[in-house]
Amino acid sequence: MSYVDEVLERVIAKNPAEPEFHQAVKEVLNSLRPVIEANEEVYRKEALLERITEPDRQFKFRVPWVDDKGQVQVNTGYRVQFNNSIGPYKGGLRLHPSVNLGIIKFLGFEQIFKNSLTGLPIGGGKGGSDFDPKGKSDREIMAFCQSFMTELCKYIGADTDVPAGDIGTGAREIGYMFGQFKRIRGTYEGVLTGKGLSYGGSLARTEATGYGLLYLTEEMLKCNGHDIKGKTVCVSGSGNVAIYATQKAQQLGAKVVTVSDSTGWVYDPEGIDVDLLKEVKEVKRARLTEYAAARPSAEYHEGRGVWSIKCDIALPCATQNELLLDDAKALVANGCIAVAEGANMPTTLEATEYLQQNKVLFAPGKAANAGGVATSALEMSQNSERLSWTFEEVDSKLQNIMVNIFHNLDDAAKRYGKEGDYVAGANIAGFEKVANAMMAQGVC
Ligand code: NDP
Ligand code: 2IT
Repeated sequence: MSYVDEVLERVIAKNPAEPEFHQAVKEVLNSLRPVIEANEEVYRKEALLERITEPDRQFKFRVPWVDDKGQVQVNTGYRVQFNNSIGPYKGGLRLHPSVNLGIIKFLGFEQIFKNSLTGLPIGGGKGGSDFDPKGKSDREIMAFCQSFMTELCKYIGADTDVPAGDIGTGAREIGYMFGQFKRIRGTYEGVLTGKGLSYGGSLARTEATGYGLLYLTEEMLKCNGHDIKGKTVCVSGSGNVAIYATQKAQQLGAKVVTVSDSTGWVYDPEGIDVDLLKEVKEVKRARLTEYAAARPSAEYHEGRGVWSIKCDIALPCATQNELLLDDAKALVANGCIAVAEGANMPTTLEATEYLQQNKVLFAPGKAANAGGVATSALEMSQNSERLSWTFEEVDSKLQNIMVNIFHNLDDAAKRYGKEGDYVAGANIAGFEKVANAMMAQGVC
């Protein structure tokens, strides 16, 4: 049996009931086959794949908090510190009722390669809780965040592990967590990113994932003879990534006609009104029905359906496994030329394969959404030098990083005879740097 197949079998046996983690490992290891085969003897002897698929450590803890009725609630908190061979652990905190250890491990594993692709010194980690922020008062959110950080603060620090936002965790939650960290540990340090601007946050971090997604998509299209201007775009999700992806797509001259949330989706043939979307989602924290009610050109539909709309470019920006094989078939049938993942692993393995076989340009999340964590690393740099850069300075660094990521993965794919396979390119380019660092640092 090949080394890759042996390790895949072992990962599935050792981590039962973690399908998302298996999926992420399968995608990475399968596309690394040519690299592994070229170095099989040494990687096998060093147990490199066994080590890279086993987190350095993982924490699971109780998070008790008191709701507005005086009732004690109990959630589970997680932090997985996956790999720190090229820098301190770095990755977001997801607050969503679907969170479990397998989901945090898939996200932490992806983060290793994504962070490596940014070219910045950050390792891979991820955390979160099965807490559901929906419908909670500010006081309840604060109570949860303080309790969560009371335990998490034992394991993190500016030079060890630096969490940030993800689904359900935005500036409000990061603020409450930062306050509690400071209170318990007594140090003022860049232990979290995505902070408010008055206490160490970076300009352009809020916009960074969505903007970065468009910078990479624009470059991918350009290098394949297309112009983003005038294209029709379908976006899923209506959170942080989706909002700023929509905004940048429209600034670049494309028209975004859909957004979605966990209960329904909107088709707005005149183009999404970003200011209205921000008012509904960022200020009122309301459902998309409110967007449709305020916008005569918009239709609201219950359930899922974004990928049934004819578009040139699809940007899944909500969550994992939201673009399925049938969706991929609908996109291809409608003439879609590019899919770029704003979310982490939104496209299933079968759907990805189908899109690639049908010559749709496909940019995987670990490259396409790396602008968020890259700008988090820029926030860490600003915190270390105790200075703040202008919006333009951060945004221009972000653009360079995204363009470089695209060329790195394009080159890596070409080096291994897989021209145009950006999934393989991203995995290979991300892996090479981490693998070299692990080998140089000995058995650890
Ligand atoms: P937000 O919480 O801001 O928004 C998430 C959006 O996705 C919401 O519209 C939400 O709907 C929808 N959504 C979440 N879960 C589900 C679900 N199970 N089914 C259907 N819809 C769902 O999160 P972000 O925008 O920050 O994150 C979106 C994706 O991007 C995630 O995969 C995240 O890991 C990834 N990502 C985020 C980065 C960041 O910097 N924030 C960086 C890189 C990747 P509703 O409003 O109903 O909850
Ligand atoms: O998935 C991701 O890259 C993020 N949620 C952002 C992580 C970060 O540390 O900014």
